Amino acid sequence: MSDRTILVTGGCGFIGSNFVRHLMDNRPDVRVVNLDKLTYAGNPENLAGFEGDPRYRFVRGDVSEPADVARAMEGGVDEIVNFAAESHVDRSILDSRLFVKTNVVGTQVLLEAARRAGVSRFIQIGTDEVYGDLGGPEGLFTEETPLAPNSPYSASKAAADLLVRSYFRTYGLPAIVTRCSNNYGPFQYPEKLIPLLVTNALDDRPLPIYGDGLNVRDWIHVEDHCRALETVLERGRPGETYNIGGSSERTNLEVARAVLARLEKPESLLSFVPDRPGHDRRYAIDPAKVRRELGWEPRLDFATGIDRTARWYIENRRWWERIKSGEYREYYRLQYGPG
Ligand code: NAD
Ligand code: TDX
Repeated sequence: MSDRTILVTGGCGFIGSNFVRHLMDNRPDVRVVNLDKLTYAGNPENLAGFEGDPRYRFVRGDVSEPADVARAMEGGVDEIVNFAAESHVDRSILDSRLFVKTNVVGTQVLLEAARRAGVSRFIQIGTDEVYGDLGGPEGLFTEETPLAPNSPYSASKAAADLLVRSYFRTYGLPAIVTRCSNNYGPFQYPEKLIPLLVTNALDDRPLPIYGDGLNVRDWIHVEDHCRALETVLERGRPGETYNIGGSSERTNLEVARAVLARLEKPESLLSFVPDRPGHDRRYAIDPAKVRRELGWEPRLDFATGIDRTARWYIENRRWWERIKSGEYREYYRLQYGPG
């Protein structure tokens, strides 16, 4: 990379903020524009250290509003990495409207802006959930696995991927889709499984386990995901899809027991609760293509990753206590005005 400006959308969320930090810390030749709506999941505190840095600009705005995207692209943008999304499956089951607006319309608005600006790369951050459910213990998702999303969230992400595909084919936009497995690590909003388990356990509160707890997810530490994305940005081939995964399958019950063991809390905190509707049984990624073509390898095994993540939540109690107490909404209103 040399002297380029990257528009990162959703940079105040979990993976986006880790990615912005990764670029700011490792790429002195890169400038970052962060376009984020600051929904309940977006927290400018995640990047507080970069405010005032001439290489960093924050724009509050909505990816589904062309005027907001135009504002973020003022001054020129060379590449776009689109993290902005409504990202929680359970919320999409309660109300999917915003998922279509942000994840589908937002991607279309960004693609259109990217095409008009002639950006040199458009990276769409997708998810393994678009492939649907592997069911039993056999098989892995490859890039050729047919799309078969089962939740409104994953359906909206699949629709976005297909729009990206069409912009490559129809307009020649140099776009790439990445599809990653379940991430965990610092700054993850405590509605998602691992931070929910860790923060509840730290407060001696029950750990909600959906159904029988035997659903399987394939975990990757967010740092490994960010390194993979940097590689895709540098060397990925336009028009391609890259699956990214840590090859670290665990049942939810195994994850919960690992968290309890790390925090020295009793298994009596496990609490089986009604299952998620439509709950996919198993996801698992075959990352052979990104390993082979781009030379990426994950570095953090699950035990190390959980240890570090638990430590981060122990050391950053104020961060998650404010989220759990609902204080953030007020904070945004005071800091950035209504909207
Ligand atoms: P997150 O919910 O933590 O963050 C989403 C961010 O997007 C927030 O900062 C939010 O304010 C922002 N945002 C939401 N709507 C917006 C809009 N309309 N305009 C501008 N900004 C908006 O999500 P995450 O877990 O960091 O996920 C980031 C991306 O990675 C998503 O596209 C998600 O689908 C994908 N992904 C996540 C995982 C995972 O395990 N978390 C795995 C694979 C893929
Ligand atoms: O309280 C819970 N109890 C529980 O058993 C929660 C929140 C989850 N679960 C289960 C459901 C899943 O089997 O844990 C597993 C993981 O759940 P989530 O953290 O909600 O993740 P998942 O539904 O797998 O989706 C995640 O990975 C793919 C991200 O939220 C998505 O944004 C990403 O695309």
